[in-house]
Amino acid sequence: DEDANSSVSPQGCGLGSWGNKNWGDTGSCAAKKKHQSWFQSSDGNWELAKILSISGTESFISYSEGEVLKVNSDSMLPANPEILDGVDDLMQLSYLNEPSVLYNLKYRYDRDMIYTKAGPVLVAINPFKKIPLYGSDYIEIYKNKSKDSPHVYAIADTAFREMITDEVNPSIVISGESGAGKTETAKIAMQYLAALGGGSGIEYEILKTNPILEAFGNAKTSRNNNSSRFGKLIEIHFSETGKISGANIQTFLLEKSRVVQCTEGERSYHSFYQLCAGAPPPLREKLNLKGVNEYKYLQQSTCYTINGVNDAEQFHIVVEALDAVHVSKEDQENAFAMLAAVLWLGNVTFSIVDNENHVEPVIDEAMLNVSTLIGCEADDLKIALSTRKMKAGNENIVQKLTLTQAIDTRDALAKSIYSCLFDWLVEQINKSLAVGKSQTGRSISILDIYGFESFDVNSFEQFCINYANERLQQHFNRHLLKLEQEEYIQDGIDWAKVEFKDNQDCLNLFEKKPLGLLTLLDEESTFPNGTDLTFATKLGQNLKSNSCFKGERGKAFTVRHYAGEIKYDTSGFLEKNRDLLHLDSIQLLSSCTCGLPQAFASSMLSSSEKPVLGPLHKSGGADSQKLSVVTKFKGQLFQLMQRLESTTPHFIRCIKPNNSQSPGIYHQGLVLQQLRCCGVLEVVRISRSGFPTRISHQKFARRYGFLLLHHVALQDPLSVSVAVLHQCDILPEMYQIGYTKLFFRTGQIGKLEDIRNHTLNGILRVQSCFRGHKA
Ligand code: AOV
Ligand code: MG
Repeated sequence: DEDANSSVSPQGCGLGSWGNKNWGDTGSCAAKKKHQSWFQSSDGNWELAKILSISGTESFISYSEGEVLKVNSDSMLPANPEILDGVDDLMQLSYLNEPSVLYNLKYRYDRDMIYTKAGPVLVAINPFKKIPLYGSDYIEIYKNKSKDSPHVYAIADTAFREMITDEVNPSIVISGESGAGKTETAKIAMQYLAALGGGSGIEYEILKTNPILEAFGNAKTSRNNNSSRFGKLIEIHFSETGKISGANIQTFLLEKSRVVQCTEGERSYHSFYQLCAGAPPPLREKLNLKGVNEYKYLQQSTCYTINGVNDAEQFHIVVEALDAVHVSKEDQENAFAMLAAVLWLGNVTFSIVDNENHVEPVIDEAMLNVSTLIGCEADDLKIALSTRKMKAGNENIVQKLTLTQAIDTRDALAKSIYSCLFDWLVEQINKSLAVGKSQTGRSISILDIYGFESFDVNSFEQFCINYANERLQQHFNRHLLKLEQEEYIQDGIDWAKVEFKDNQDCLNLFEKKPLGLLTLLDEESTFPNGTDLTFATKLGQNLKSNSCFKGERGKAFTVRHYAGEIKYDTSGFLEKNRDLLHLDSIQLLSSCTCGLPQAFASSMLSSSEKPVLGPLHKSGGADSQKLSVVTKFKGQLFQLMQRLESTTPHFIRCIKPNNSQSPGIYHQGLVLQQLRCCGVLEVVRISRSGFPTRISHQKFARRYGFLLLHHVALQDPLSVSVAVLHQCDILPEMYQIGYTKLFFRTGQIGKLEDIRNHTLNGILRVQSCFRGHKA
């Protein structure tokens, strides 16, 4: 009962107090006088106030230092009694309205209790400072169950025990917007599992994958100084005895464009700055390294350092981590050479060589360094950067490039080298962590992707990232809001449906064929005359009737995402979606004497997506079609969802309390917006009025049937179950009987188990007594 805890509420006032509807609309609520309630002040924040009097639709309230105010009664919401301040599960609140939830989270946040349960979901509010809640002492506490306050450790612990006892594969799915704390949370969960399942030493390697992937896949953005620019699913495998036996990491769509393009105030990947700051002198010399501010790719933003981060130190941490996952010193050096090559590529310049504006790279330090670093002739590099081989009919012709084409070719090569390097590193890590032969098939997966992003200018990358978040939100909705309620309805129990914001419409906007964002983007990407502008126009024409879509003037369009409206700028969409690397560049890499470029080239050639030679070449008969970036990404996301569906999910919702990455600042509006969009409050409502324990009639009868004093043989499971419930005094409001299952409120099965254990112990005592006599 929602009001079970309330000493305040007369009947009806607290029920489902979501909006303002249930407060002040009937005379019965007048009893609220003198009690604390919430009112929204002029700045939009909720404040606690005392109601002095209510007349009709108006109330007089006193708040802060005795100030008296006349407000509309409809704008007031009931507050919880003080005794409920800071409860560790939102389910315990008598009034589950937005201000009460905000207040409860803030109450805890102010006391460094950043974790709160919202029914089955763990809410984690980013503290933006070190808090003493982690480390081996805390791990012990949660392992021994001597504490049960909400924590990532508790979630990881539940997942682990569930894996062992129920023989299932749990997953920990972490979501939240950019900078909310997903990656930190994932690491905290890994830390706990490593401690619980450690012993073989492989747990150490698993933890060391974090600094490597963060160095190569994270960067400073305007939202987060350590923003993940890729998605990651790590699957940690366990032996029968619960020891870690290995792990596997799958990554999703790395943001390549950052390698060659960087907004003011942001940085490129950490790895570049770490290398330049931390490489020891012999390596510096070998790679001809300069300071970060001498590289054009990095110069695009004047931001070279991050407050509180020492890139040189980080470099050594990464090297140590590479050692731990058995990347040989030689391979490490090759990897660093690739980083240096990318940096030097950015410094390659071009000069016009004929009167048709064709260009050639200037043979200078940059060019020579690139060719040395990747191991090719400077001449071959020059040709690859200034010409393109094409087929016209049966003839091979060589086309010279203009400046824009040459720069695109250079940047495409730099992006490919970097993303191949990233994939190669993941491959090395996976080899090192590979699960041995004695696989049990038991694993715990942790998902940490890039969070929902909204910048001043949102491009193709945000489009993909936000699409992925839409998919993930759908998974969350499905498990916590949809399936949960469907089960009640299917089994025919009394259930007042809780409405929630479904994001299916938005997903349809992306995925629908033939007229969805993804197909239209692919279509335009293959049209030789397609441009970013024609793409935007086409979207406007075809999707204007979709409620999640809004056309904009020029090269823009707006999507109404579950987490808010985002306006996208289509500049660069088509090119980034095609993501072409010309065969000339791949051939160049495969001719290199260094091992890595060769490996990159062969992985590009052997992967199912063969390169095409660009739209120009198509008329001449391209050999095969490369999958577009969004199509490939969509496929990956579908696979990911399938994998997650085969696990038992545990959800963690990270919340960002302010936009300045500062400790101690809690912006009500910002927190509320995040709580609203992800449906956390609805989850609490469902859980609170729900029946979290379900058990089939058969299973129930088998487990508890023996408790019956008047055992009637051959009774059907349902009758046995009902008889057990009566005999054990389980109150009628504590369970419901469905067609196939019994549904219980929290705590009821515990009660039954106690009775069962008690009875079993009694039987055992009698038996041993009996044996004693016999002896
Ligand atoms: P994200 O993964 O959710 O963003 P992070 O996990 O990188 O966010 O967190 C951002 C920053 O918040 C971290 O670098 C820490 O400084 C701080 N932080 C987060 N959680 C904690 C914690 N439990 N204790 C202390 N500090 C914390 V993105 O990757 O941008 O979506 O793409
Ligand atoms: Mg992250």
